[in-house]
Amino acid sequence: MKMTPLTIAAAAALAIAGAASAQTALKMGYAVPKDSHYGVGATVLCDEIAKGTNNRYSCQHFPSSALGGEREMIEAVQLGTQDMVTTSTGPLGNFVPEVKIFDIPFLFRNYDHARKTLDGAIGQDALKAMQAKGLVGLAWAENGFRHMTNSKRAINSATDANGLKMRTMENKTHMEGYKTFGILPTPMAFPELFTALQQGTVDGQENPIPVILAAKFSQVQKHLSLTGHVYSPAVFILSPNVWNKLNDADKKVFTEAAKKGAAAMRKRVNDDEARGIDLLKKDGMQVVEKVDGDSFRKAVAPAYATFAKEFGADRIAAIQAVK
Ligand code: EAX
Repeated sequence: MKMTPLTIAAAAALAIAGAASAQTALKMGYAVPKDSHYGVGATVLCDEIAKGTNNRYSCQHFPSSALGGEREMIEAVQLGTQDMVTTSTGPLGNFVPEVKIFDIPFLFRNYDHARKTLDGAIGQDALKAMQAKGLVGLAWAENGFRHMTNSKRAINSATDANGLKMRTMENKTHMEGYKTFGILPTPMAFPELFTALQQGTVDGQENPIPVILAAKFSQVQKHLSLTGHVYSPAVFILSPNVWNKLNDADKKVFTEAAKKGAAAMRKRVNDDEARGIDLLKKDGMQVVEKVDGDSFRKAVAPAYATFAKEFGADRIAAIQAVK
């Protein structure tokens, strides 16, 4: 065929279109700002994906709940209208019941225990269970141990928490557990929380230090108590729409990238915990560092019978036994 200017232009246009379609920008959403443990984790994950696929895949970040609350983002990833989410397990148990067990208060002794459990067989089985629910769990990452803040009083023991109206995640396991502390749990999506605290719709909330910092809750909450009453995992989830198009090599790139993202996120949690308390004090928060943890543990102990019925005493014991 003789190349006329028109066919040359058409060929050039096709080449450009071809190159463009070979590059996919994945929509990645999360609840808190980009300068947070979520942003750090998502950035490392996405950079590693770009590197490992020679930029065939990259990410467009949607921090600060720009795509909605965590429940909505998980739904969108399931539907394929959003490609990826970095989320807490807050609403995840409503989609994948297998992850609910991790939300039991005082189940994990410390960070090491939680990380080992999630990276071990128990955590990996729960990741796999997501597949059957139309979600591809790439790796467990981390939100952190949750602590209580409120505008009413210092919480030294469970007695002080009694009667406080506290926003919780949309998470039945948390709500059941927190009721035993005498708290009035009020489930609410994260994007509504700052305003609810500002307007006094609720007295308090509970979140890990990295979230309290990133969401600037010191502006609307006077008291912080290092209750560490529950560990809050995070997880990188990919839409099956994307996953099913990947070849085996790319799948490996995504999975390995997620592990690196998780490591970066956990490191940022460590750093935020180490420097965060002083920052929050400077911002005017009154911090109770030595909380009577036993008073909370004693309060929640009877609820473990309910948890055992729902999740199996053996499964709870297996997690407790991880060393
Ligand atoms: O995932 O909803 C919550 O309190 C979460 O901890 C927060 O959005 C980070």
